[in-house]
Amino acid sequence: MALSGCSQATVEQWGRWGLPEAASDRAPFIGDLWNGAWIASMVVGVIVWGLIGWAVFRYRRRSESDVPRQVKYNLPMEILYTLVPFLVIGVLFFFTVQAQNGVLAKESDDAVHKIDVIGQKWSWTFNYMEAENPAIGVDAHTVGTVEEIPTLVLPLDKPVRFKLNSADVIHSFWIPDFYFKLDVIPGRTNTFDVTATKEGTFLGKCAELCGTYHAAMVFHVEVVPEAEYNEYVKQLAADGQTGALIVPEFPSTGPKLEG
Ligand SMILES: [Cu+2]
Repeated sequence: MALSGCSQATVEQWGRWGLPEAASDRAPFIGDLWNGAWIASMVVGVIVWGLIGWAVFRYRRRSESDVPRQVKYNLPMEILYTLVPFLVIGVLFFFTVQAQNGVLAKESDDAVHKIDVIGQKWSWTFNYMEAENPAIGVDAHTVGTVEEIPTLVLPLDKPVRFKLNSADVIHSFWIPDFYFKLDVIPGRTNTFDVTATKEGTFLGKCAELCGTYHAAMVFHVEVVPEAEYNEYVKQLAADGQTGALIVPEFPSTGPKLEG
């Protein structure tokens, strides 16, 4: 077990406090927050451990008869340990809001590819909304199932606007290498922009326990050059997967009656 921690990849991952290698333009916001939170916790931890050690050593029992002065309360101390946690939370809150604003910042409307995602029990539907894109000119979709894991194809270095909708229960759209996930909520559209910055294949998953086959709710992400992406969407449409699928108006989460 100890030796398995020695591989080059694992050592590099240690340097990122366990995060995978970043593959999106939004990753630095979350990565910096994650690193900063670890460093801040370490600093707080060292101070607390130091104080504990100091108190244990400094006020250790020196004789059998000497009992230290007994006190009921210490007002300055109590004010201090009421205020310090607020300070800690305040700092974390400030940087969290900053990271959130960075991650959710919008690209200009005409520069983005548009992909509408539907989470359904227990897979994903990807709608490529490219009818108005002169390079493609058509909408196309792909539907995954538990047996057939769907693939999401993304253009490299091009901003994509995701719209997330659910057909039934709350899911969460997560591509770990992008350092980002967003809830997929029935009756509500969540949206975010992201640019994939690394070519290759990644894994996506549902990050919200949504039911029996939640664990099967995975998808592949393939980041390819834009020309290849355009070809892929056109091919989907040519293969008959034309148009976009929509969420049923009244999603049914209960069992359906036969017939
Ligand atoms: Cu799910």
